[in-house]
Amino acid sequence: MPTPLEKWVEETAELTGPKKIYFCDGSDAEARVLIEKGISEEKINGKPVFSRLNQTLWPNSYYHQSHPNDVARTENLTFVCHSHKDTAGPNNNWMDPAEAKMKMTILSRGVMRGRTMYVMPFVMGHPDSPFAKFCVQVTDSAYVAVSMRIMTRMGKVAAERIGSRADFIKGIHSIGELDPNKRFIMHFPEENLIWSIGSGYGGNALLGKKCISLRLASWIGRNEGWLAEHMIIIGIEDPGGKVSYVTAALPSACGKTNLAMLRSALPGYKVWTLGDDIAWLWVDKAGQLRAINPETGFFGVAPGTSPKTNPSMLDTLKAGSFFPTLFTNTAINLDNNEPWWEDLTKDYPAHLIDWQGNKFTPSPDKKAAHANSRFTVSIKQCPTLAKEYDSPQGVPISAIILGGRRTTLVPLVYESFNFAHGVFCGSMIGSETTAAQAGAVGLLRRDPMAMLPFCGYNMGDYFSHWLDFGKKMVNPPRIFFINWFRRGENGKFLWPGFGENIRVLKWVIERAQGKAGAVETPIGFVPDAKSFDTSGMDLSLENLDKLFAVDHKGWDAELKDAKIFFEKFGSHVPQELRNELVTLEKRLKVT
Ligand code: GTP
Ligand code: SPV
Ligand code: MN
Repeated sequence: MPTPLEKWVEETAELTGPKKIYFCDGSDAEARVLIEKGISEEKINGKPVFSRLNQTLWPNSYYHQSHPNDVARTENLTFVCHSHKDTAGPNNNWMDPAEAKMKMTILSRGVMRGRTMYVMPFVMGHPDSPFAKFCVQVTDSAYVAVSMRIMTRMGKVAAERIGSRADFIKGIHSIGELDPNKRFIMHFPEENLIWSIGSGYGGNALLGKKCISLRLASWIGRNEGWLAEHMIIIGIEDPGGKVSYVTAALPSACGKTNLAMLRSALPGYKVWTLGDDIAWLWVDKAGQLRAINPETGFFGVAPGTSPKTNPSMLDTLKAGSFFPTLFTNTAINLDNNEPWWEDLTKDYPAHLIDWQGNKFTPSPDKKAAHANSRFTVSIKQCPTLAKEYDSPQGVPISAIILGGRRTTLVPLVYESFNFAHGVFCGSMIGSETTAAQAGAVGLLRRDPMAMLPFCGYNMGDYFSHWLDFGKKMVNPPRIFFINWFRRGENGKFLWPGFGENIRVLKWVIERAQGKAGAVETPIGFVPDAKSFDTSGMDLSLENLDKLFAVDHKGWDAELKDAKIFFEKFGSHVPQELRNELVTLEKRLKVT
């Protein structure tokens, strides 16, 4: 008798018609075979899937170029297909599940012809965690298969647990024709199924990441009473050796990976890394908030990563273990066959080809690496990996940080008055769009909790879920807000960021411990001059003032925009948040 897994694979193969089916075991030897296949057999856009990089300078590293039309998540082609449109909410594209399935079935017929179908059992989360999600993705891309082995616990460990069970999450993926007109990323929450065709890139194709661990998991979490969030998890060690764990959500390409691997500019402080993109949070029996990272790797933004900004990441990328390191759509320094991107070195290498393989001549309006070029690397190679990283019980969380990318208005850091007020502030966060998603860059949009593209159900209901979740905790953590990206009149960042961000984290944990001082403003508490550590730092008082200034008129305009956003969700917006809106409006008028 075939197992449900074998039966499903057979049915999927019947529909998609691959020339071969290969069951991945997740072994080291297998990854090498897949890379070799990618070097010598499989092609994308006429080019080999992988090429070997300089193995002395970048051990076990390989280069991949995606199709030029396939370089970022495509939110406009991403659908969440609940039976009722209202369940998906205005934050998601929706299609009737039956119609969507029909569409995907037609698009899938024979789509893997001539290709190998890789079958990948994997677990999101530690297999012994009660939150572990056992999944199987099929794909016809060796790049996706190698990436999934880095990013998830893939192979035997999952296959053994799934055994003859039928309740695993299913993912069907094919790069198809890489035609944007035949590209869809479809979610079927009621069937625990993701179906993605036409893209081989990142969150569109590595289905364990945004599709399962956020869109699907957020929906499961809502029904089961936990949260799946676009958050990093870090431990902050103070000079006394005490470690406080915090989570932080920032929209795509707004600084999560860099914050997760921060190398402290303040002596005696150290940041330990547990996760850089996704956190699952729950309240334990004692009423304490806890978090785990369901992933096992980083899929990080390359541009901006340098020995100055993120030395730990460069150490991670060069650590070379039995996990390969992949570079996607970076430029190549031809002299040494090394990956290169903007800011990796101060000067351009003499002989560079851009992310599409063309000779590159520096000019102010051209970039050699794609703005969303990325690396894929195992978290186990991270020199600051926390010892609790692999614990099924996760870590206790003492503060939640939320934020966005704002050129103006939003202070470097502020703290909400209480949990419900924090949820309100989180629900009205605005952030300027980045190259992580296809479309215009730099447009301000509401991105509550950095979850706008990832919440797998109606965001109004999501706000209620956050409020209910807060009520389960004995001591709900304080909620803080950050913005590294405020600029002065000269267009330059007011705050140096990166390693200096430890000063903000220090204030956050000292506030959580009830130690640091603050000034009350209509939007929340901002640091007072005495409690914010600027020792050894070259920052003018004028800039410090600007970083913590609260412009009442500007916030009033922000509030109006938030109101328009709330209105989209109609009766789904909880009354508690509506009340907070009115209270903030009043506070801004009085002061
Ligand atoms: P996703 O992987 O898309 O979710 O992105 P992320 O939130 O992990 O962002 P990441 O840390 O990769 O940073 C994105 C971009 O912002 C990179 O180009 C960084 O160099 C830049 N960046 C990160 N932190 C800071 C900071 O503190 N200040 C400034 N100015 N830029 C930063
Ligand atoms: C993001 O866009 O938030 C990412 C990259 O982390 S992707 O995997 O493409 O979603
Ligand atoms: Mn992300």
